[in-house]
Amino acid sequence: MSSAIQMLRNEAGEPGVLHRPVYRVLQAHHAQMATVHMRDLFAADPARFERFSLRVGGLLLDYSKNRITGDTMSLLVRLAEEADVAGWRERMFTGEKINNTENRAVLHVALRNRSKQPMRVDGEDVMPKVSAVIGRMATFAEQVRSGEWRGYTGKRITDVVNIGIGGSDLGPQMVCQALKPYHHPQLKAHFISNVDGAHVQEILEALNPETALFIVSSKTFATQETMTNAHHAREWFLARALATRHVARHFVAASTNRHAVAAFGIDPAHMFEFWDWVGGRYSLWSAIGLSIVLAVGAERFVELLEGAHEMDGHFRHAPLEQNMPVILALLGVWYNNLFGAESHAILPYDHYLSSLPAYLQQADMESNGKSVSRDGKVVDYSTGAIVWGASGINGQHAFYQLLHQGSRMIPADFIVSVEPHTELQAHHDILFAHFLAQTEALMRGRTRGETLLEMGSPEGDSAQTGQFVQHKVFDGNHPSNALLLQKLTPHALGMLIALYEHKIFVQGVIWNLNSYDQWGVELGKQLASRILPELQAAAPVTGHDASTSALINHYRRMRQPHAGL
Ligand code: G6Q
Repeated sequence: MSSAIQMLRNEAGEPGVLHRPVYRVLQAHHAQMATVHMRDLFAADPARFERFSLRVGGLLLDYSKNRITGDTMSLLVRLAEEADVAGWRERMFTGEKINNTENRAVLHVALRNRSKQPMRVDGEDVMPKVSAVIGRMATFAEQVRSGEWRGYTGKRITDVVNIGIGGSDLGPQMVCQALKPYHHPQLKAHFISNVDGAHVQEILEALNPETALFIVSSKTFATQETMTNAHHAREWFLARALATRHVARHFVAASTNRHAVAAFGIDPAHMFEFWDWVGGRYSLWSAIGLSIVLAVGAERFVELLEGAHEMDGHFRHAPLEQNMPVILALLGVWYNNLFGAESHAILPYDHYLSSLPAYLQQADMESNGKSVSRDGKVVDYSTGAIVWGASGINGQHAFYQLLHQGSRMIPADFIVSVEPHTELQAHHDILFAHFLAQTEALMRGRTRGETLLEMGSPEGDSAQTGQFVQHKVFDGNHPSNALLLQKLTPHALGMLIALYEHKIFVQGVIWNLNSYDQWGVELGKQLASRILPELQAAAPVTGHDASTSALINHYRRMRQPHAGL
């Protein structure tokens, strides 16, 4: 079957999760499982950990603390089969234009393809140009890191500033933070994303223009927030360096838009290119990762790519029932669609992963936060979860109360490294003990009987204990996954990120979504461009709803309270 015919067949509409034959069976199974407690499942099966855990390279996934049995997993795998996850996976890896609303291939896996195999888009092997850009990034980064690349007064670069937003910020920022122990000791990485002038101003104030290097990271080179910040940084620089010829030593770009980069005044020789088949939130592996290469060096960046490539190989070739991204995706569907869970928590027990929840929030919510299927029909089932989270250990003292005793089910991923980056082993043991304790407590809970025993009233409720005992009971049965890395190395991080990318892909297939467009961000952008000139208008604004017009007029009056508007 030609790929065009295949696409047509897919365009004709495939049912989403609720309409697949296996779904009814899953519903019946869910009705049985809804009252089963994980405590009992563990008691009945001493081999539960072995049955429901999986190792890929240095990554261990323990998914035994989920409300599942062998039957649950078999049915979920059947759901993945019926949704043709394997077929869609192959379409992605072979460069088919699975981003159908933008008519684009989705080939971020090519950016970390470390095999010698070609990967094609429109018949063209993209690997030569991918390798060429990685080579250019490596050469440039080496010049900066070695001090060979000098600023306009002859000083070496000490500060690298990435100016970008969304996918052109969150990925490199998260990776740079995660790999802090590998940073060049004399290069500091900064990230400017917010168009709130406080962000750019605060960072520029701490910089010396003679030693700062700006990377304008923007796929389109047209994003208002980024371009506003980039132009401001350029003006700030020129106010000190005075001659435009110096811009070339201090501004480089990561983009797909050569023309706009040149128009900004950046030498095209200092533009690091990528392509339309790289989605913004999947672009940290591309030229958008230049700040990572500068921070940790090309070798480490390649290790990151290799880690992702290892996960890509696992995802592409492992059977669905032993496939880590598929398992995580199916568990998410189980809770989202069958149990009605609305959110999913990401809880890293690793200081260096504290930006991971924000990164995954975009990766997941911008990909699967959709209610129209890939064939344009409004879906009648729930799709992407609300992804949220924070460093677990701090979360324990903040929001975990709701995880343990709140009225909602919130499945959670706990992520922890076995080996710390510091010598403070005692700290690490405490951290690790807390991670284990939380997952155990969420799973087991504490029964009324156990609570009474702890309260010193084995015989039953006295009047006093009776009043408070229920407050101290934990129902438990809260699902969690544990992901253990040996150590947070570039390789392990690459595996971890790719794991989540593919999890998101699988869920998108099951929900019959196009995970690679983001039309939902457009309306606000359009309205903002209409509102911006209105903020400067002479006459009061009336063209919006009463609330919006009144707020515009309030802002006009109050930002210049003496102008008499
Ligand atoms: C990601 C989105 C979005 C994008 C930003 C920045 O998938 O498309 O977050 O990355 O809007 O876009 P530019 O890189 O084009 O500036």
